[in-house]
Amino acid sequence: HTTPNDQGDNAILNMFQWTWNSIAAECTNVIGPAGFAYVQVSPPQEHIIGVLGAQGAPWWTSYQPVSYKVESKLGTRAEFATMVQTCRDAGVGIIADAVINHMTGQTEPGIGWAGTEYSEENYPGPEGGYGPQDFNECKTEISNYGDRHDVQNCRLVGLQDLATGSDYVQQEIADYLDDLASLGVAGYRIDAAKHMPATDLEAIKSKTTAAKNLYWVHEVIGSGGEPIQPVEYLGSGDSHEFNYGRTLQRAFNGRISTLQRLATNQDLLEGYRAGVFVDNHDTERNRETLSYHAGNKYLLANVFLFSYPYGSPSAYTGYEFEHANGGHDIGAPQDTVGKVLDAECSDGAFTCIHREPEIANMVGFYNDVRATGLNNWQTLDGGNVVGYGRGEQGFVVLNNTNASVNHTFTTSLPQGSYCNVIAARDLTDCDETFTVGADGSVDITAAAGKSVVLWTKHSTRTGDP
Ligand code: QV4
Repeated sequence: HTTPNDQGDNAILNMFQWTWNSIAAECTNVIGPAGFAYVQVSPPQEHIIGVLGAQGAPWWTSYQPVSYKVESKLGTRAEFATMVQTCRDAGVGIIADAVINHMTGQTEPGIGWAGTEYSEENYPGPEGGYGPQDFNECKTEISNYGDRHDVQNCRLVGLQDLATGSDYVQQEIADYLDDLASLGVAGYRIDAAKHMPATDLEAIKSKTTAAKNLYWVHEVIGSGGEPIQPVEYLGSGDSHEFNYGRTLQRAFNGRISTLQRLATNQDLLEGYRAGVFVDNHDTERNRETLSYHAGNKYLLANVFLFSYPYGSPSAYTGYEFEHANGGHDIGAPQDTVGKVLDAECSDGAFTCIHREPEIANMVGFYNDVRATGLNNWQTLDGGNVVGYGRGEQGFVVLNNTNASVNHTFTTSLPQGSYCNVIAARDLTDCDETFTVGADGSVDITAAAGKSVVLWTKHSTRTGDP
């Protein structure tokens, strides 16, 4: 399948708060074999220790840097390097979450995860060494998202805002990104990109050496009516298209037939520059999108993510939390000093939803059909059962209703016997078979809330030897 060096338009798995050791093992056993091109990891730099409550420190200490040492609650520098190499060997590149807009929000002096002593606007480094002159003048919270200057110069939730217009700051950040490149990363998710002028990011990129050749995707949360939009950032990489996940939530809670023309929606970034996902760690908490809590609808949305041609698809996998029980703040399971424990899919703490056939089995399908177009769109009564094809290689039925549905669909598939890619736990099994006739028609029964995916690579075509 694709190699880590292919940029963009590749399947990504975003592994929120997984340790480096557990990602390495998962690359070998699951992620590489499934065909993912990249894993996006949580921020690897030194962060605040935070207050260790009954449930340990909150997850978001990851987003409060105190230096650019690659030492964190998710693992050591050596473990990070081993993960990168192990994943590479499995054909998977690592995308690092780069928190470069700000340092911590702590105003009291403290000691970071790797021992760095800091105080407000004083971070001795050596990696990520900053003093008061390296921060923006506005020391107050962002108050008006309608004001570009405010959004890019004031503090995002109190986080000390780096003066990314300065040559020195740009070089420190560039050195950090190059350090990650020296460890072998394949790309970067630029955290809070909207809070830095796009021209500053272009300047940072031009100051890097190895990092400039890697994949960059910017977290720019586009909201209608705001002055700063994702399209501005395309000079230094792709941008995330948050309207994609929002649109999916609306459709799966309404009528999925509305998704037919999503790729031509003028309000969205052009697909080849857009990073898209059903959810990420912020949106699963703020309920801006579907999340694993939505059960079948979430899995159906992931089938759509990997089968409808728009954007670079990123599946998401994190740990279980309850909205009602401080879900925004709890951390992943940790030891007594706050080191995150390795994920074990058997113990139920991490969702491991990426192992479900709707994600794991769909990556190969995505890689195989990517050169084909969308065809044979069919909507059944009510708009919540749709079928659509990908060239002559694939056909998908999504049943977003509470009842089983039977229908004869028109496809462009070659005649033959096809396994439902989604019914099989692994692609060597065939638990459910459908027969495509010489005219391409196929009689499909899709269970309530389930999908059927037919793929030439998972079929016995009539006439094949
Ligand atoms: C608190 C008060 C502030 C006060 C400050 C003083 O709320 O009013 O000024 O203390 O110290 C945590 C707490 C937050 C706290 C802050 C600073 O939740 O209450 O401020 O720390 O101590 C994550 C979490 C945040 C968390 C932050 C830092 O989501 O809750 O803040 O990490 O630990 C916008 C942006 C977008 C951003 C999104 C969340 O445009 O870029 O908000 N998304 C990314 C990440 C996100 C991360 C950050 C950016 C920050 O995806 O996870 O925030 O790096 O939409």
